[in-house]
Amino acid sequence: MEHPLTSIRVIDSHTEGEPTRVVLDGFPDLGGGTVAQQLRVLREHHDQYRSAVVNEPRGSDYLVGALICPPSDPRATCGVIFFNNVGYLNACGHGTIGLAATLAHLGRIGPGSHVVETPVGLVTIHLAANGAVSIENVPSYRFAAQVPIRFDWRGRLTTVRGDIAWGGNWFYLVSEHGQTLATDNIESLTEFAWAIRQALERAGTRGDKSVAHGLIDHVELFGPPTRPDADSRNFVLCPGKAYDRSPCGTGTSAKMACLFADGKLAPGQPWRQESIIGSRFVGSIRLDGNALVPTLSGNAHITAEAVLRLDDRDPFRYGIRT
Ligand code: PYC
Repeated sequence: MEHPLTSIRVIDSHTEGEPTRVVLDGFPDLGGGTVAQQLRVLREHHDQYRSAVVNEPRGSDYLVGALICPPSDPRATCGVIFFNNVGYLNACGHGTIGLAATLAHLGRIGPGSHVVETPVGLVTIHLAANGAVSIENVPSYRFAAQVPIRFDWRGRLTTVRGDIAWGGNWFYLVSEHGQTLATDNIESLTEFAWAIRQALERAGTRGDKSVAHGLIDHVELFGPPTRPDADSRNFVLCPGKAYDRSPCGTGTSAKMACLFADGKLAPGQPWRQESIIGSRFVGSIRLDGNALVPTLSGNAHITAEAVLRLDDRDPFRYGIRT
């Protein structure tokens, strides 16, 4: 007997360890318009599709979804909406590199430059003939420097100072924190960064409210690199409490904006950001008038091509939503 079934075609990749699941088709029609408008329709009317793709039992807390959608900007090859276990991302650096690798794998793009429309602006993929990818992210900037935040850390009132910066998402970036950035300390790092995130929310501390409501939903901790070809190592806590396995493209953009504001990074100078698992992005900035435009490069690999099946008889067909 036939049962109603929804099929969603996806391609999985990872960029420097952080996974991206690109959705090729199978989502409801979002009605066109800008990618920001399509995101609103997805969030308000079809959010169960986000959950079906990235939440258990098909996905996991650290998986990022990337829905390819029609762009409104005539310069763009496609639009993309990024999402995760708890909601939607404004932009995503590792995900854009994963999208580039996926489009190249499908033969939908060739060597050259390709514009992608995100809910917060245009990003550009540069695909080299050897398959290497770099992306030009949305303009990034530091909003506020060394903003103190107080929180209870394991029974002790603690204060850290962090910069608030935009790199396509809002970040709170902390260099002096007393934590060890090591893979055997990830539980503690997660708890620590989450305590900061909650304290930011309690204090009502935000970025520029005219940009994505200023909601700071990523916390980034910095420390010395462990590899000789990196300038810094980071730990990035994402909105759904998963940590980024990659050095985080939007987070590295935010970091470079802060370094520039402090006079520590010049246009064209490379910034080599190591992730908590030892992978790496190489970034740089250029100035376009007053705008600081970050470029990032990293490696993505295709890991799976699949059809997700949403069976009407399956109570968890739209994922386990907690
Ligand atoms: O690479 O920008 C990024 C990112 C954001 C969340 C996970 N990765």
